[in-house]
Amino acid sequence: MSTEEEKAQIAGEEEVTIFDKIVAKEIPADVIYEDDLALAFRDINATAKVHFLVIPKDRQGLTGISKSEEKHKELLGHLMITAAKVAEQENLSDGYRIVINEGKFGCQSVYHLHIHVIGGEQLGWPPT
Ligand code: D5M
Repeated sequence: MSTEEEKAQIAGEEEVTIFDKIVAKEIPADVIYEDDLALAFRDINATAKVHFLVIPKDRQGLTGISKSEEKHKELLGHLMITAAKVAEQENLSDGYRIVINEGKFGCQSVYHLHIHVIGGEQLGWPPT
């Protein structure tokens, strides 16, 4: 099994991403929140006691945050609010971290915008 760094070296844009397949329920995921625009599910490679992803169901061209434009304002706002709402649902009242990895150097391995929400324990800073 390759590391996230290794995956990021070869990852790129895809017509249909693994997250599209999760949205379509073609592959299973541990879904913890769903509404018309967003889906939240537990990360398969959790880096902390609680680690989930918030994704747009329809990525609307947002392969990553670098593709964001004015037209995405509402969707991006909704995803951030959803991240906070699901963090509360997950009892992360002592704090948590939100991360968006971008591109190869940012260690992005899935080109379907996603927000990592990480918590449930004391996190270190700075991240490595
Ligand atoms: O993060 C992509 C993240 O997506 C990484 O932490 C693993 C996670 N992942 C990949 N496939 C799945 C499935 N099938 N279920 C749940 N989580 C998954 P990045 O920021 O692109 O490096």
